[in-house]
Amino acid sequence: MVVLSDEQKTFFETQGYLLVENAVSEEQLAGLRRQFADWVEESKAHDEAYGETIDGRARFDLEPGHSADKPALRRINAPTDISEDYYQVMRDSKMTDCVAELIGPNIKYHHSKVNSKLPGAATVVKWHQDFPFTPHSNDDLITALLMVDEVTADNGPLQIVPGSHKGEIHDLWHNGVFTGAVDDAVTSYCLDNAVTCTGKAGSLCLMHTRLLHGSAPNLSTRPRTLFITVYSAEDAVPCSPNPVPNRHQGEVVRGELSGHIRSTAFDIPMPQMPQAASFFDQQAQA
Ligand SMILES: O=C(O)CCC(=O)C(=O)O
Repeated sequence: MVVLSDEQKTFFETQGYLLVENAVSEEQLAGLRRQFADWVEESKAHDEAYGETIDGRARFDLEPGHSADKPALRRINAPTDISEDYYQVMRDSKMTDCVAELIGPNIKYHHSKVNSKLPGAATVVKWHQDFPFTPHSNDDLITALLMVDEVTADNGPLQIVPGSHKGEIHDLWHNGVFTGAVDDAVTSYCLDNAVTCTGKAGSLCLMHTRLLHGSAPNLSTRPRTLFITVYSAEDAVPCSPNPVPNRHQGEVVRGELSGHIRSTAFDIPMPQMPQAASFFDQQAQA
């Protein structure tokens, strides 16, 4: 089934992102929401990061100040490993179809996470590009950000810089320190050119891996939950360990395993990535 028009595909190619409404069925969305509510409930019994991913790191990450009264669950690593609802949406939904039409036909799963900003959460994601965190032999990678809640201008929406996927890969090291974020000059350029990605629950932002993006704190009384999934073309081979190791990485979710490796990325100057506990740790330590 064709899900994207030629105009939408051209928009993605030139702008590096695309917003799509109703990217999952009502039933799938209800499943994601129900599961997330259960996880928030469970987090109330904890006061530090807990659970375990396949490499032994914490699965559930809590924001400083988290409590049973004011839960601040901010990250779930590899939710597809522990939830059939999340696995099925990653594996077989309109979201998967959209990705296949943009960088397919053969598509592989790389990793996923849930980024949550509960009301009043201070979490900020500084401006960066995703490719340096997941370098591959070519850059046919898409980060699919599915809005599990409605995303508005004031609940910590994703912001992107249209067309920035055609530019350089920016350094994330500054004064000898890995910050996980671009420098002040690039940040200021991003703020001047930012587009805010809002939408009702079930909407999807598809983002090219080189697109500059970030997001602000949640200043509202409503939660902002994103299910974030990274897919690659099947012929893109990872050049570094998976930042969120998981049980299903490398699974072909659309098309077939061709066995080909397509290499176009080796001439892209790529800042070296240290392996740290989590993306938030990397940005926070800087
Ligand atoms: O949660 C967000 O708003 C954006 C997340 C993001 O950019 C990332 O995790 O790379």
